[in-house]
Amino acid sequence: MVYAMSDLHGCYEKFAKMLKKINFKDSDTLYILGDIVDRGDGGIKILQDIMTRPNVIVIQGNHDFSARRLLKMLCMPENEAEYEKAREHYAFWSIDGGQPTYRSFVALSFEEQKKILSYMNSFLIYDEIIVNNNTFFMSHTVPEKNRMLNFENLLWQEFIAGEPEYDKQYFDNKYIITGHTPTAFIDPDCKGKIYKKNNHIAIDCGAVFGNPLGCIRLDTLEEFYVEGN
Ligand SMILES: [Mn+2]
Repeated sequence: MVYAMSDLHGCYEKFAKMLKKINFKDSDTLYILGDIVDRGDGGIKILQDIMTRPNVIVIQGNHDFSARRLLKMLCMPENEAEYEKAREHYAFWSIDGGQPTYRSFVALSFEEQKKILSYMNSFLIYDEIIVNNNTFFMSHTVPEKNRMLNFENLLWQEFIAGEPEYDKQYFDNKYIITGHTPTAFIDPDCKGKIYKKNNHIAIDCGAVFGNPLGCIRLDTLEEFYVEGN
């Protein structure tokens, strides 16, 4: 079976509960569509767990990108200027949920820090797979339809900070799975639930904001939810 979830944002307990709920096995594959770290305090713990699992594939979110860049600049700067620049950015990152990530990262050994940064550097920008005759394009987010249909000219940044048009169907023959935008912001009726409409599947249910963590099984389009911390 192939599963997708997104925007764990440090919710380690919900993540662990979900793996139990779906009975996640070595023969299964899990896609995590970004924003593993920040806001909640278990982001580094989730990374340490999934980096030992070859059947977990991560697609980068904007928080993962900023965190990796700043942690590297702060904890292993190339020079004094880079460190000073990182100190300035840290103020913004820390308001945007970076503090718990920074705190648990600096508590690790230098070797473990290097392992985590190198793992985060392996995250994909997007992926496209076929499961049970359905095609799924997956990324943290996507740009508006006109940009997306002009695929060759897209910038990688558009897959971590783009603003999807969930009211428009982009493709007739494939689903687009995204995180990044809590589903309550797409449609208030979808609060805490996966949004499926116009060949969009939006899976960020806002777990870190007290909503359930959602997960979708691509083989059957079945949805799973866990509540808790
Ligand atoms: Mn995001």
